[in-house]
Amino acid sequence: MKNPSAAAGDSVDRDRLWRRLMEMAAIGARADGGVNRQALSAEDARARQLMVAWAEELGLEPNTDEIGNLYLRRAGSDRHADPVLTGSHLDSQPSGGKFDGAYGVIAGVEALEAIARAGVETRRPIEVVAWTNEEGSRFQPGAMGSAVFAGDMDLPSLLPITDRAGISVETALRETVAATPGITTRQAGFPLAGYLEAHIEQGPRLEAEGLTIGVVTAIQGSRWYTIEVGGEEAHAGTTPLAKRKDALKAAVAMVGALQEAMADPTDTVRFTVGRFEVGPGSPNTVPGHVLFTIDFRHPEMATIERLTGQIEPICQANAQGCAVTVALNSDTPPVAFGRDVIDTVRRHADNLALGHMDMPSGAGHDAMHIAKLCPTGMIFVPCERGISHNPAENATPEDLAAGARVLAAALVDLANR
Ligand code: HGY
Ligand code: MN
Ligand code: MN
Repeated sequence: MKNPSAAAGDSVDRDRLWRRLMEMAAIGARADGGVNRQALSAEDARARQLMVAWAEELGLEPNTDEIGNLYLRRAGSDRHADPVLTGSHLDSQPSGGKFDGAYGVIAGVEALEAIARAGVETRRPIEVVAWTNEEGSRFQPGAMGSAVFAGDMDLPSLLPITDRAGISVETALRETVAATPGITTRQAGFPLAGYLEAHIEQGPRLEAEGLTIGVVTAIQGSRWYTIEVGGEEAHAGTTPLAKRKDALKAAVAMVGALQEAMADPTDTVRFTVGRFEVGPGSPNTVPGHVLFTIDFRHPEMATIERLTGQIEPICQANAQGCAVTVALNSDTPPVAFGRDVIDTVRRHADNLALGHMDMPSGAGHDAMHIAKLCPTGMIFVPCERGISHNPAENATPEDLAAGARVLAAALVDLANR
C-alpha cells in the first residue's frame, strides 16, 4: 500500500465535502446566503442531529460531555490509546457565513470517511468534535465548550449566564442536548494525543499571496469587556443640558476617548465596539442607560496589559456624572503552537504540492484552549477577500478540499505515533 497518509489525502472527495457543507449551511440559512445558527439554538440542535446522522452513515460512535461538546469517534487498533482530536464549531454569528467553524467540523468528517475508504487503520482513535458556543455572540464569553474541556472555565459559573431574551445557558444546553438522545456522555477533559483544527483564514493573506494552505503558528490574545453607563432618564423638552445625566452622551465620549487611546500606526491593535444599546430608546426621553461591548486583541501580552489597563480610567474620566461599571467577560492570552504539529502540517502540505505559508491567526479558535493540553495546530484555507462574520463569506470547493487532504494526511500521521 502507498504511504497511509498519502492514501488518506488522495481519498478526500471534493464534491462529497462540498455537499455536506451545503447540507449544514441549509440549517439556519439566511435569505442573503449567510447563516444564523447561534449557540444552543434550535438550529444548533438540528446541526447536531445532522452530525449524528453522518456518524451512523459512517459507523462512527457519537458521544457528548457535560457542556454539550459533540464527538464522533473512529476506533483505532489500540482502544486504550489516547485519541487524536480534530474539529471546530457549528454555531455561527447571527449574521454569519457558511464556512466559519462548520468547515473544520465537516473537513474532519470528510477526513474520517477518506481514511476509511482508503482502507487505512490507525493505532489511535480519531475523533471529530463540534465545540459548544465558540462564537460567544448569544452567550458571552465564547469558546465555552473548549474552555470547559481545558479547565479554563468551570461549568457551574457558565450555566446561569443568559442571552438578551433572558434564556440561561443551562436551559438552552438542556434543550439542545435533548435533541440527540441516547448518545453516551463522557466527562470533558479526557486525555488527548493531539488536536488539529481546519478553518478558513477569515483574513486576506492567503488569497493575496496566491497560496492554498496556512500553517498556523499562533493565535493572538483577546479580552472582552461589557461597559454599563447609568445616567438618569429625564424629559427631553424640559431638562436643561446642564442638569442631565445623559448616559448616551457619556458613553459616546468614552468610546471616542478609547478609540483615540487604542490608535496604533502599525495597525496591529484590534479594538472593536460591536454592541451599543441605549435605554429606554424613546426619542423624547434622555437616555438613562447604555451598554456597550469591547473586543480587544493583540499578539503581545505586554501590549494587551498596557492598553486594556487604560479602559477603566478612560471610562471613569468621561462619566459626566453617570455611574460606570467595567466588566471583563473573557481573557485569553496569546497562544503559540508547538513545532511538532506545525512541522507535520507543513510537511503534508509539501507532500501534496500545495503552496503554503506559516502565519499567526488574528481570529480566536477553540485550539487556543486545547493547545495547553496536547500537541496542537491549525490548517487555514483562503476565503474570498478575507471576508468572514458576514453572510458574503465564501471559499472554493478546491481550496476546502485541499485543506481536508492535508488534514486527513496529518491525522493519520498523528494517530500512528
Ligand atoms: O471572534 C473570533 O475570533 C472567532 O471567530 N469567534
Ligand atoms: Mn470560527
Ligand atoms: Mn467566528
